Amino acid sequence: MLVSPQPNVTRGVQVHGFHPSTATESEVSTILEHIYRDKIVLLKEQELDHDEFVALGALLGSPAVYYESMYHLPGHPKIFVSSNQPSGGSRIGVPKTGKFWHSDYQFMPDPFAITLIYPQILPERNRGTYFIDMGEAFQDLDPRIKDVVVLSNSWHSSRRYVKIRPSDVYRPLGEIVAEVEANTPPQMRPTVIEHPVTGEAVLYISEAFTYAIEDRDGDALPAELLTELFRTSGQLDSTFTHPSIFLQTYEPGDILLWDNRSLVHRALHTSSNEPVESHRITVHDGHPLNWVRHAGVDRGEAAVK
Ligand code: 7UC
Ligand code: FE
Repeated sequence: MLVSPQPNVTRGVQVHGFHPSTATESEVSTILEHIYRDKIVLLKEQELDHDEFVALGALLGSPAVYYESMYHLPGHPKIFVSSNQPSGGSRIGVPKTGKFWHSDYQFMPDPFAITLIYPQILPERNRGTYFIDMGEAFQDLDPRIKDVVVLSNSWHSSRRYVKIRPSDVYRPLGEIVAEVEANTPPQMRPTVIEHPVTGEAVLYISEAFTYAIEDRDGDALPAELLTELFRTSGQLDSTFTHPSIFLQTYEPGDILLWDNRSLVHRALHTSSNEPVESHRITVHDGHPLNWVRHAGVDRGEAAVK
């Protein structure tokens, strides 16, 4: 196994010669270490079938089953499918997923630790994933804003990005909205979380899922503060030229692994109707995002609930 810096991306490492079925424990822990420290790991020259892809996920954590079954690969519920491909009369997966800044499952009680993406059909152009490092985004904040956000909580919901299912046709929108709120109630977390593995302070917000911010007493903070945090971190830049945004592209045989706690991402979808399909596995690593504030920025006060 050979780990080296990525040649074309400023971030992360690439790995040649990693074979999930015969990997040693020390190779797996090296990969995990790079995911947590470098945040992006690109496995090269992979040729895995669906079961082998799930087994790769199981080496890195415990693979989750996405809560909405319309995303599942039939027969492999741990594989989430983003695809514009018709399949007979029905279709598999969901087209154009994740075209907004977010972190996977940020709106859930137990967000994923690591995301794995294995492109199956790559378009000629315009296929990749944009990323922003929200640990760096926290460090880059104006000290006065830092002081406010470390003592704040934020609210997350998937409501603006939940997709209706074919079976929802002719249902009243109000009923669907009520169902979304009941199935995925809003989650509140410290705006600055401590990464449970690296200890890094992370500005834990995304433009897609974070919708409100409040002080430690539960009193609302101005919506402009949240907008300012999105703006300075790069999440409002429609030109994708903000210096914090980096683009990860894919070649056939690539599997991308990333630290889903400290990075936010946004899919870049092809503008043409070319076929695209990508498989995803997300894993938990046994370190839930607890109600922990970053000790180093909490001025020695006891962790606040
Ligand atoms: O269809 C999608 O873009 C799925 C999105 C709302 N959730 C992905 C996730 O895991 O958080
Ligand atoms: Fe995503």
